[in-house]
Amino acid sequence: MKLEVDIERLASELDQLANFSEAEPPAVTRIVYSQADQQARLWLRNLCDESGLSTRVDALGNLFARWDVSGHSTGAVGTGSHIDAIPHSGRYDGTVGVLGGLEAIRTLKQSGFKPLRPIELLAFISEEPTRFGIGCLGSRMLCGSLKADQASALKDKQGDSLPAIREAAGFTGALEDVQLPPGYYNAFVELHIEQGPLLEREHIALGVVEGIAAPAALRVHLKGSGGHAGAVLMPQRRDAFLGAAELSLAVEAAALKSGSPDTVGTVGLCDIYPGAANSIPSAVKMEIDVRDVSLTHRDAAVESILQSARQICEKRKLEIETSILNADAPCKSGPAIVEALKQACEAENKTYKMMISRAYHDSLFMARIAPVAMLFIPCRNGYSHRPDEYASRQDIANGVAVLARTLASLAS
Ligand code: HGY
Ligand code: MN
Ligand code: MN
Repeated sequence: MKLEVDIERLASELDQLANFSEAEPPAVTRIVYSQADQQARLWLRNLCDESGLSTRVDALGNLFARWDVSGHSTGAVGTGSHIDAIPHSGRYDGTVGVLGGLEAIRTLKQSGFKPLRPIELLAFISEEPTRFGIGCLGSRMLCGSLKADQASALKDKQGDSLPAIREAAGFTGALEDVQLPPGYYNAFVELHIEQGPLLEREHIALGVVEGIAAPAALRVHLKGSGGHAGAVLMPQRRDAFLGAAELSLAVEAAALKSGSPDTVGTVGLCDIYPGAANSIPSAVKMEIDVRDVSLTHRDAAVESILQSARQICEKRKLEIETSILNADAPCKSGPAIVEALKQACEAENKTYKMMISRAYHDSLFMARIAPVAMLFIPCRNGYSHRPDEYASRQDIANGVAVLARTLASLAS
């Protein structure tokens, strides 16, 4: 099967998509349900309509674009990723899997391939945790691991609820209907940038992902007494930020001492109140991201962090509230999907290596309702979640060609 990926068209579409942003280029900010996100999703849906796919949007905002096969309504072969982007990030995270997935379908159509199963592109809603604190909202609901009432209880930092936000963004319908029926997908393959340095460093064209690490996110609120930065002497203070600072070092220690080189801990959010240079922090809201390929090590690190939080607050006479936003199991790729990816790499004469994804992806949840695997392409210096995130046209084209072949073999 001769495949001609139109990389010029795809590169131009990736640049167009990057313009739907609330950040100065080259940075991209596209928070879920924001104006930029809504406009991007409309633009994407038009692109899918123009490509001859039948499109629909569910009550949460997940976008489906299907290459229909008469007489086949279930057991589709799915591909896709996300287009929301964290603040001041790059233009390839997620978008390569959505626009690259569309290009793979167009390439197959162009080649005269006739699928025996529907092939469907999915642009998940809210893969990033930015707005609601928990990532993969769309895929969690599609696989049924997040129920409508749990989703409805989510609020953003302004205190607006998810139902109010999604309706204001024009998504209506019952959230109970988002969960996909059993057998909806027969397979799911996600193309994504590696978000790490290995492929580039080892000069390997593609990564076939055998599993996705186990992510967890904690929210910790510390409360002290605040006061005047000049008037309150040190022994009288209950400084919430110093508690947060000590806890941040405890997060680092929990990851380093976990006994596993794969444990990572990050404090990416730390809001100080009242946030004035001459006012002692009376409260701090922080979010802690903890992961490992092994669930046992990840859970042990979470437990160690929670214990440290209690001890630090006791010593510093701070009040503490902790909540676990999510603590998900890792997933293994489906052997048949991995095999299809490997054969497609060989058919395209591209080198590949077997890898684990340390980042989480929507495939982590799609794995609960279908066999999945991911295909990684290199990104420069392994950078991601940064404005200088970059994937070359050749690497993107390699990924799309192998994805197209894989979809074809799974849909035959
Ligand atoms: O955080 C992650 O792993 C993904 O980029 N949302
Ligand atoms: Mn990301
Ligand atoms: Mn991503």
